[in-house]
Amino acid sequence: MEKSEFSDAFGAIREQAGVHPIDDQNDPVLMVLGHKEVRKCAHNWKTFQSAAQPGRIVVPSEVNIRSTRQIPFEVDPPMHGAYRSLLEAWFKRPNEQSYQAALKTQLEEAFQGAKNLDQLEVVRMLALPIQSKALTLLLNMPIEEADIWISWGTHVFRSEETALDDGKANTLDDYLDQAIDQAIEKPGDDLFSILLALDFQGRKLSREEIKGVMNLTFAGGRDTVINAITNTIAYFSSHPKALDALKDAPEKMGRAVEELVRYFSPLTHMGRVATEDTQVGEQAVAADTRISLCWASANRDPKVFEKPNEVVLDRKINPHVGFGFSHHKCLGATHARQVLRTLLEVLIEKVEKIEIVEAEEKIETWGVVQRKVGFERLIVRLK
Ligand code: EMZ
Repeated sequence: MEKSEFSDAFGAIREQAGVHPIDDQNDPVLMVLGHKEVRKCAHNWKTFQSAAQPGRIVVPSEVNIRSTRQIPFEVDPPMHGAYRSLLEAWFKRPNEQSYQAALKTQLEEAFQGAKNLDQLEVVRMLALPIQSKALTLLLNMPIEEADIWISWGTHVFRSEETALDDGKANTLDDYLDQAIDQAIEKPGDDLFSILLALDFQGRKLSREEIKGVMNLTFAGGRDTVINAITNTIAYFSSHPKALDALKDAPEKMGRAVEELVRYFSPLTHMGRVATEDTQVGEQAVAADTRISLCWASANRDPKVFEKPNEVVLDRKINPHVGFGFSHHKCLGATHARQVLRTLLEVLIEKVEKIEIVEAEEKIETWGVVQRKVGFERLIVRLK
């Protein structure tokens, strides 16, 4: 298989059974695989809730390492909507021109630096710093702050593969407490200060709520964005002509970004907890057990996508669920899309050739299924 190829890991099971039962730390999960069923369950928040014990809807579950409820991710309607409308305007700032210009400068510098080296490892030397520096824009914090976040590695809760690491979770927790203390002492125009000053239903947000929003902001868009960046670089190393095609039609950029998100599906799935005995298709789901909405599988469903296993950069109808679906759709998506779009622009303008020297794939295991989600290591030469 080519380095840049990501196969449809769930294809056969999706077609035969539509669901895939797995165990996660003795708390079973029924993975829902079809596009239609995934969307239906995502929509049905009364039966499939997000507001379970903090960490439980994440697969692998984070209940043992995190007590902070991520907001608005682990909240159901109507409170979910109230939090979300509070945050929405801030998370749309990536649409502003000054934000985009600053992001572009960051990526140009990153690639200039990379081209000066004979070869480099993309995950840690390019994608992680790009993700963390871009996050300083989303949080409106000084770029130097990114050095701290870079030192945490590619995931804020996991060390190697999926091993959950409470030491890491504590590092993030302590950091958030300190940052809140600092913002109380010396308010600025960063997201911490903004959250402290907000009026929410006639009151201020509590420290726990602010930590909930920030915990999600740091965790949610980390390994996902890093994988998306790394995988995109791998893709264009073996499809240099595809980049040329974008060169002549910059208006196709938006479609290309959506297609890359569909194809890579950087977040494999997200869980929900059943509030009552119910079923998905023919499968019984007992109250207080989990299902997961498998975005990665839904995004390859041939009932919805023509040539689902091909990257069709100008795919016109693309109802992918790479950023989730329904009310819980990713709040960071505007930022993530802008990062990818800028990455494409900079690749077109600055990079003539990407040569893979060495690649070690990052494989997730879900029961009997092995899914490639990205790379542990990707050593390239850029020209
Ligand atoms: C959670 C999740 C959110 C979780 C949209 O995704 O991403 C995972 O990577 C984190 O570990 O805590 O934020």
